[in-house]
Amino acid sequence: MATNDTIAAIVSALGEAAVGIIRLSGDDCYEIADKCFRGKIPLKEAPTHSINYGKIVDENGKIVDEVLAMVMRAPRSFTGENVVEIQCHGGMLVMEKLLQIVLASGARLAERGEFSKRAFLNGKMDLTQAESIMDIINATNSRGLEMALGQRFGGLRREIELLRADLVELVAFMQADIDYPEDDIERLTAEAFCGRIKNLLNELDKLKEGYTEGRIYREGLQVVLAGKPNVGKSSLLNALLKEERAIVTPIAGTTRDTISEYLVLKGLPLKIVDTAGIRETSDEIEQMGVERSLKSLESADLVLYLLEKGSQLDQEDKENLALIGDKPLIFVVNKADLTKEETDLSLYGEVVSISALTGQGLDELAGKIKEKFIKSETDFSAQGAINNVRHLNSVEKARGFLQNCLDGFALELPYDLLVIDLQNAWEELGTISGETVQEDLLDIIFSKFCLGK
Ligand SMILES: Nc1nc2c(ncn2[C@@H]2O[C@H](COP(=O)(O)OP(=O)(O)OP(=O)(O)O)[C@@H](O)[C@H]2O)c(=O)[nH]1
Ligand SMILES: [Mg+2]
Repeated sequence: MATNDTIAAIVSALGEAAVGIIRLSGDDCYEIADKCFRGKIPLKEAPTHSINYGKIVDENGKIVDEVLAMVMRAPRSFTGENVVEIQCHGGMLVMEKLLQIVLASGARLAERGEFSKRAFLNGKMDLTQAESIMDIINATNSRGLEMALGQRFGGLRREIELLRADLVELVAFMQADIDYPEDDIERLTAEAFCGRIKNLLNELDKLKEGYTEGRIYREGLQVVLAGKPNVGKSSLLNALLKEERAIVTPIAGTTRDTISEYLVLKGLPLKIVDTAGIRETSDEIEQMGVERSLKSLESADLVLYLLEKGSQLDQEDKENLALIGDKPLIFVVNKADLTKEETDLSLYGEVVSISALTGQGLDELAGKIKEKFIKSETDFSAQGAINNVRHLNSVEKARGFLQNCLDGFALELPYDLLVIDLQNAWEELGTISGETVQEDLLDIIFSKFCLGK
């Protein structure tokens, strides 16, 4: 292993807590720590995976804090290098002082993601596993956490390895055909090649589906409540949140600004946006609200279009729906508690009847929303799912190469051309796990980490 300078950072949260942690990683980390650590024995002599009580002193020998130093020797540590984690008292000032002392003793302040980058470079984990760390930290709901953990334990890496192993085999068969056209060797027919390439395309499509679902669990599904004034959009927001968040009145045009709130519905994280009722208006403030409504429709993953029981789609509604275009949409007929004629919209799409006032139908609405976006109950703690744009790009590129290859078969192109597409697909998929990746890309990936990771 090449020599690595010793890096250090505060790895616990920057705030007040009982305990704070400063991590050092690198070849000389024990020599550096021993300059300021005073314990029973120097850390250099401490056995691996031992916890050592002691004090940290400044350059004048003055005690700054009492600490526990955890020694983890290479390669049995997070980074694969010599590591010491110093547990000190979790005050901002204490932690900052200790860090300064450690830096003055010869360590360098770690860059963003540098611990994880070293772990990757030392073969402790692949790129998908490294990336999952930030997803674990940022997870806001159980399923998102489950997906991140699945990735942490190599779910995605295994999927990608299987696909690449298949590709290698296809390349080998094709290369044999190219190199020994005359010999009596095991061969694949063109149909067999195409069949296996189609299977690979299917697998890549499944990974893409997983991406959509993964994004929802990471970022939340953006659900916009839209409709004409007074249909009960704000009432629905309040009913879902179970609090009086938005102002509700019988006056049409009550909501002026868009209001966003996060909530988890049937395990699905939603960012729900209440909007100003859309209508032509001469009121300048209301007009600005309507413009905001239209803007939030653009970024919606799902639109809940509200109508009042007893009313049918009129010209205004139809104009609004035209603006929404082909976004996923559910019609919500509100005020089911009123004794009015039933509104039948089944011709136009999916409909749920609710009452924001009594809560009737809200459970069904939640179920419909979930059903629309979550197709599977896949166990993501075992199976891999791609979950960032970098993965998605690679999957799409690999898909493109395989499709090219299939098209090439249809045109009966020579194998020495087709084999290049297969090799490219193999290489592209390798960038997901980091088997084939350039140094500058690594810098970009790890710079997205928070400090101390
Ligand atoms: N009976 C009945 N009344 C409701 C229901 N939901 C809302 N309302 C009433 O309908 C009126 C309008 O409700 P809001 O929630 O302010 O409607 P809105 O769509 O947000 O209206 P704007 O903000 O003006 O666009 C209020 O008087 C509510 O009390 C319901 O399910 N049943
Ligand atoms: Mg409103």
